[in-house]
Amino acid sequence: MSGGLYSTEKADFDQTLDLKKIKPYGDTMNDGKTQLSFTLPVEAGDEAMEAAKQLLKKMGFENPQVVFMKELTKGFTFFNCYGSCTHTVDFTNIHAPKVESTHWDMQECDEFIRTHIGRPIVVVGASTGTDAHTVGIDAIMNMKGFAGHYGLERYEMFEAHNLGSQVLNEDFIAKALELKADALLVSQTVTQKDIHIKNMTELVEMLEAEGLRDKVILACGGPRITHELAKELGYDAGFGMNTYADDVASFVAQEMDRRMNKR
Ligand code: B12
Repeated sequence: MSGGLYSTEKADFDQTLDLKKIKPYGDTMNDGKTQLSFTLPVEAGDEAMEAAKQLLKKMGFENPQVVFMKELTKGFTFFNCYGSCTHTVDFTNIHAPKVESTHWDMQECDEFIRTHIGRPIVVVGASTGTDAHTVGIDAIMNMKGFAGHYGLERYEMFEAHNLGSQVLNEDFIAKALELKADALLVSQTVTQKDIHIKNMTELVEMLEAEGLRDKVILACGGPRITHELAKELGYDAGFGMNTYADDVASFVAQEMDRRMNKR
C-alpha cells in the first residue's frame, strides 16, 4: 500500500507497547479508549449528559462521549460513555496477592491426599448468613461440577458436605463440629453495604471464641472476594471469579499436609 491517508494515519499512531506505562487499548496501542457505564440520580436531558461528561473528565478521561442515555425510572438516568484514559500503570511492578499453591487436577489431588494424608479430607461448605446464592458454592462442591471441572463431591479423597444457602454461622459451626470438618468453605455473593464483611468476620469471631479457628482450614469465595480481603478478615484463603474445585482442592490438600506434617 502506498501514500495517502493510510501512511499519514499510520505515522500518527503510536504502535509501541511500554509495559511500564500501560493504559487501555481500544484499537490503537496507548489510545486509552475505555467504555464506562453508570447511573446518575437526575432526569435525562442535556444537563444530565453534560454532567456525565464533566464527571468523566474528573475521572481522568479525555474526549468524553456519551453514546447512550436512558432514564431508568423517574430521576435516574443510565449512561454508556467512551473516553480516553490519561492514567497509566507500571505492569512490571505489579504484585497481585493470590493463593500460593501448586495447581493439581482431581486425580493429582486424590493421589496426593491418599499418600500424604491417608484419609479423605472432610469439607463443609455453604453460602452463609442471609446470602441466598447457591450457584457459586454448587460449582465448587457439586458432583457434576462447573465448566468441565468436577466438584469436590466427585473426588474420592474429599468427603464433601454442601449445606446450601442462608446457613447461619452458628448452624454452620455446629454442622462442622458434628461432621468433624477439616476445612470450611464459605461462599459470599451479596456485598451490598459490606454485608459479606460483617458475616465473614462474625464467623471468624465465633470460631475463635470456641477455640476452633486454628483447628480448621478456613477458605472463602465469591465474585467479589479476593485473597487479600480473605487474609485481612482472618481466613486462610480467598478465591474469586473463575475459580474451580481443583483450585480449592489443591490448596486444602497442600495446607492440610503442611499442618499435619509440619512442612
Ligand atoms: C442467579 C442470581 C440470583 C438468584 C440466585 C439463585 C441461586 N439459587 O443461587 C436469585 C434470583 C435468587 C438472586 C437473588 C438475589 N440477588 Co442475585 N444474582 C444472580 C446472578 C444473576 C448470577 C449469580 C450466579 O449464579 N453466578 C454464577 C456463579 C457460578 O458464579 P459465582 O457465584 O461468582 O461463583 C464462582 C466464583 O465466585 C467462585 N466461588 C463462589 N463461591 C465460592 C466459595 C468458595 C469456597 C470458593 C473456593 C469459590 C467460590 O467459584 C464459582 C465458580 O467459578 C447475579 C448477577 C451475575 N450475572 O453475576 C446476581 C447478583 C449476584 N444478585 C444480586 C442481588 C442484589 C440479589 C438480591 C439481593 C436481589 C434482591 N434485592 O432481592 C437477591 C439476594 C437475596 C439474598 N438474600 O441473598 C447482585 C449482587 C450485588 C452485590 N454486589 O451485592 C447481583 C450481582 C446482580 C446485580 N448486578 O445487581 N440472585
